[in-house]
Amino acid sequence: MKLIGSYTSPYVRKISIMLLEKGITFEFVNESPWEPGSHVAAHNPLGKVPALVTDDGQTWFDSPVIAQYLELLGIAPALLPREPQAALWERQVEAVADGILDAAVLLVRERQRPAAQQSEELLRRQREKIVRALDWLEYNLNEQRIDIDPPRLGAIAVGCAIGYLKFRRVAAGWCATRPLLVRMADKLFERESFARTEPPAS
Ligand SMILES: N[C@@H](CCC(=O)N[C@@H](CS)C(=O)NCC(=O)O)C(=O)O
Repeated sequence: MKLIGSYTSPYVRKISIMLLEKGITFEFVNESPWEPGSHVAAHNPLGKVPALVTDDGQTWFDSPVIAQYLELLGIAPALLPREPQAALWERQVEAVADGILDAAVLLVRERQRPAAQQSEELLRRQREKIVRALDWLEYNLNEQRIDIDPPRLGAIAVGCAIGYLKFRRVAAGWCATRPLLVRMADKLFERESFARTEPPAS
């Protein structure tokens, strides 16, 4: 199995962590979608990572789809509950975590533009999304609706989102008012799968 991705992509990290947690052997093919001459679009028409190429030549892309594919292999540990409604909830937690990433990635790219060209409106909207989503996670942790021990897909996605906020220094003060999220992230970062996929210092 080949995982096409970059070491700094949090969506790729989510899939790498799933593969590591399940003990699935894979080859990591380091491809930046932003490099001229990148081969990413040959695997995913959207030109985004991750993409997964299976040993029998199937290609899957968009991290939630890859996550579903990996679960369908039936390799323990299961990272989604068997019960359909519980599995849907897990996907919703994943969607919120991925949504934090979507907003953070937009924010980071906007901040890389010359200051005079940056849109204050865009930056504000993305920051608001991140704040609301972090609050939603803290609330649902308090309600004990998110499994941490052992983590399932939702928690893994949340860990990747928090890891990316730290890595790109987005929403720097997020931890001040969200103790449950801090504890959850600390616990996740102790896991070997998270340690082995930490983004390189840039
Ligand atoms: N919804 C996608 C998002 C993937 C994504 O945006 N990946 C970024 C890297 S962090 C990318 O490849 N961006 C290239 C582009 O937008 O052209 C997923 O979950 O796989």
